[in-house]
Amino acid sequence: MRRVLVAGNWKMHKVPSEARVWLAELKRLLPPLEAEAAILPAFPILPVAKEVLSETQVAYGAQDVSAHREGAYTGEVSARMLKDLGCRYAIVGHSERRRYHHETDALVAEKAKRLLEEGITPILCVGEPLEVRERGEAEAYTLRQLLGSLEGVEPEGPERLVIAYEPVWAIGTGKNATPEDAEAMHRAIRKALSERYGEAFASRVRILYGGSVNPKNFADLLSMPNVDGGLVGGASLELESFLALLRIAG
Ligand code: G2H
Repeated sequence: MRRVLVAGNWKMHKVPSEARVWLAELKRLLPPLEAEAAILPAFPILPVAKEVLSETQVAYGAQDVSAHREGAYTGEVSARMLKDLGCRYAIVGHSERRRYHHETDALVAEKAKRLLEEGITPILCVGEPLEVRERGEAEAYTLRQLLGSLEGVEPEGPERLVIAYEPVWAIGTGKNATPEDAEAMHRAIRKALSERYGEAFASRVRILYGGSVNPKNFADLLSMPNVDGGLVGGASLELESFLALLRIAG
């Protein structure tokens, strides 16, 4: 009942001309899919994604958005701009934003609200750093971050929210959570969502796992009942491995 989502977070990789060739190849080689595929490139690539991916089954979106609607905010990109470019999704609260740009839960919640106002689905990231996991406080930390980042966020329906659990120690490190660790956290997240939005809503929200997902570990992660897809960084940059992930997702 929850459609698997494989979302490629390209981070600050590829320039628009490289992306154009890559996306055209993806379009050519794309197998028929039941799962949903999405590419989340840097802002300057979004017009290229619109051109190449419109009328394909591949969605696209941004990696961030401004918490402001419009105005004198130099360097910011609004949700309305993303909407105009055809974005279906945007990441908010990625740990790299939280860490390098000091984003708080309150700011992440504002960003999620701006997206929802424009009909864009936030992919809201949460996850604990290594020292927190080692202290045995991973669940409490992650759920606090989740609820703080959802403060005042009221999606119209469960398809309008995606959560990504990304343990910080697993990001780009080659270490990934075991499928059982991921499942335990995803279950806890779903329970918290159920207390926040009700059982019917929570049972339909997709919860992605992120952190060193690759074609070798993806099938085992996806076999877990509460893992509904992947937010994939490194392994989404090479076309072959992204296609392999899509084939695994089915
Ligand atoms: C986590 C993930 C994508 P990677 O940041 O969001 O990246 O798959 O490279 O660990």
